[in-house]
Amino acid sequence: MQKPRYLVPHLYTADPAVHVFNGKLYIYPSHDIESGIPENDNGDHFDMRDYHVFSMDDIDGDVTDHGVALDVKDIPWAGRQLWDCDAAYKDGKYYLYFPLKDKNDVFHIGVAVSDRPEGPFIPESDPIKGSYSIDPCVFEEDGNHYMYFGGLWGGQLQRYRDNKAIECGHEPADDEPALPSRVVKLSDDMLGFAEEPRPIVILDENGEPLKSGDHERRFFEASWMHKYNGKYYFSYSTGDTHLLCYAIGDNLYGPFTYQGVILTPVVGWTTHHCIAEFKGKWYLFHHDSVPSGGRTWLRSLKVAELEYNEDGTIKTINGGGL
Ligand code: FUB
Repeated sequence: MQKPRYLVPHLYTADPAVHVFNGKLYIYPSHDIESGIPENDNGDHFDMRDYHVFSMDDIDGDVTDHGVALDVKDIPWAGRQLWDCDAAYKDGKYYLYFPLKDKNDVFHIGVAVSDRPEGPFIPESDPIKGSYSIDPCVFEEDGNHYMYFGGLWGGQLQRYRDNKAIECGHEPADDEPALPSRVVKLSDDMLGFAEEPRPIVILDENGEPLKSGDHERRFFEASWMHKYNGKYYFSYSTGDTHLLCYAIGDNLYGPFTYQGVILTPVVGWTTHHCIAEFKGKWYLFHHDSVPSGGRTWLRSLKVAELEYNEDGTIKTINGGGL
């Protein structure tokens, strides 16, 4: 691959999750639309209503749009806002995990099932029991699947402590530990949680948990997990400082030690990504708002090659924003 490229010129797409199924690369993004809702810190302007799935035989080749894979009107518990999704495969079935507000405007994570990676996906009648907040990412190891999830502000993670809703959602004080992303093992049937979600602790260079006021490094949203040379790489967005960062650990439950920046800010408020290996090379999939002229709610998917240094750290990519 010569230089970063936009993948889907005919639709606004964001928040990529990418997996290799049957030798092809499948992309599961959000589908951004212009709904006319004014921009605010609650993210109401991200008013997405369906998902399309895309596939590629080759990283430089054509991108196939498989059409609508899941529509909000077919989800029985739906309120509004289909945000960042992810997909997984087990025993001949494909599972699409998606965050959606229920009829009381509370985010939960739902699951829909298909016989094919591109869908269409049939949603379960209720959200996953015990699920909350946004941005599910599913990581498979040894036939077990683990979901990383959570997001601040409009993603509602600040409304929970120890997996319970609290009366008045707020972020901790600046000198307190940052609110963590969560990880949970999925049940054998892939339709539920097999345990209580656990916090993902990110440590600084002194082995101390990152603080809530450390906006350049603390977790905000957009969890992703990948494994490289036997180590677990937890990557995420810092939200209001617009960075994609990563932390490395020896266990998929953590703790992870902060390492640095994968992608500097892009054009647009949100930054979101996934990392995948395809045909022997590593790639960063992400989005920016350049093609829409900087409209933060109309984003476009991109891919760039990701390179590691000898010591396993990641070479920072320039997002071209700010
Ligand atoms: O697309 C809506 C939200 O914006 C996602 O869930 C976040 O990660 C951010 O990209």
